[in-house]
Amino acid sequence: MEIHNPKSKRALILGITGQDGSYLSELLISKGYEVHGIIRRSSSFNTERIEHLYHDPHEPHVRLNLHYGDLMDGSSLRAVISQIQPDEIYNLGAQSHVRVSFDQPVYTVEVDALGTLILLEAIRDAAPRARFYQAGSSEMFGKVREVPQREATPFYPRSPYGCAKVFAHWQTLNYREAYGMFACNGILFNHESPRRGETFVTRKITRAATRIKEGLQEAVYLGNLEARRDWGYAGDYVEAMWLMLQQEEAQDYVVATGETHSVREFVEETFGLLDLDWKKYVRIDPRYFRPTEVDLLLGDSTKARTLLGWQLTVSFRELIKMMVEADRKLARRERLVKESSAMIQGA
Ligand code: NAP
Ligand code: F7E
Repeated sequence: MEIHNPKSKRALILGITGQDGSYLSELLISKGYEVHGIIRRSSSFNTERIEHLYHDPHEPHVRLNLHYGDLMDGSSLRAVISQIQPDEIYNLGAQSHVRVSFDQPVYTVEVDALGTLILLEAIRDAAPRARFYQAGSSEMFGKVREVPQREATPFYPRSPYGCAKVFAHWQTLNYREAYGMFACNGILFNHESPRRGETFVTRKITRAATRIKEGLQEAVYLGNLEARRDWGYAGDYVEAMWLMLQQEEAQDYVVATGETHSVREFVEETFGLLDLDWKKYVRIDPRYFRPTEVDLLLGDSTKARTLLGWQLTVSFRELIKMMVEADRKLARRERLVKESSAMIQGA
């Protein structure tokens, strides 16, 4: 059942089942929003990250409403937008894996580039006064033209994913200028958390190291250890998305920590926290290298900090510790389940 509380602001999130969608939902619910999300039909459950919000026994009002839809299906988007008349719309939906975008370039561009345009058209038609957030990416800077990267740094994308995000960025800006829509681009650098997808490098490392520690895995296969990224905490980054839509004027902002670290440093720190010598467990597999790599990302978020008052709360080392602790719990649970099923079989 959906409840429209006239006093609550209404938000619609595309990509609500992803890492950022789950943190953003939590943030908006805590601020009293009525939150709506678009989910894709899937043959298995894809709502694990928002389960705790959907079925919260302590929350008497329904604050999370899910609707089936897809960025490629303009008619379903138009129907949902027209029905709920959101105050704010966040487009976090994407095929977001850079390596996969080389294997599925056309699909990635369809969803990430064309999908954004389809959504913008649906908003222009059904709720032109809704405020719009587009999930832009530091991958648009690619082969970087300056260090650090800021809003004025020219784009040089290095993957189908990066190219698609550049298209979506310019479309968003164009809808702002052409139709006066309140549309913002966030140019977010890498952000991670215990809810990060397991095939992104940070989570792959923390998951593997903790499973190795618990005797569940012998080694982990990685690609380029020398790539450098500006890694922050997803919980901090969704706050910046929300702040962008609370301003008087729609603008674009870089969101980053201002620190860069290599994949190798991430590995060393993770295995170090578990008292493991990473060199014994990390193997290099060329399959994880990319045809074109983004070697160095380092963001300058002066504008977001000054105009939005945005602040970081979690450092690089605290982020790794948080991810290691969460994954250690998962690995322990997995080991206990294995041990008890072995005991039952042996009984
Ligand atoms: P994620 O965990 O991969 O989540 C992506 C979300 O998009 C999922 O909810 C997914 O649904 C949904 N989605 C995929 N294809 C869709 C389609 N055709 N129609 C509607 N929804 C679709 O990504 P994330 O890390 O939360 O990132 C959120 C957004 O920020 C993405 O646009 C990403 O490209 C961008 N971004 C991320 C980072 C980062 O470091 N995390 C940095 C910059 C920008 P399913 O669950 O059904 O697959
Ligand atoms: O790779 C290297 C890899 O896949 C980071 C997405 O959220 O952030 C993310 O894109 C680096 C790359 O993230 C492995 O070559 C080494 O240099 O974790 P990643 P990404 O490509 O930076 C941006 C901002 C987004 O917008 C994207 O949506 O790590 N690397 N070995 C590896 N990467 C992976 N995935 N797996 C490896 O085994």
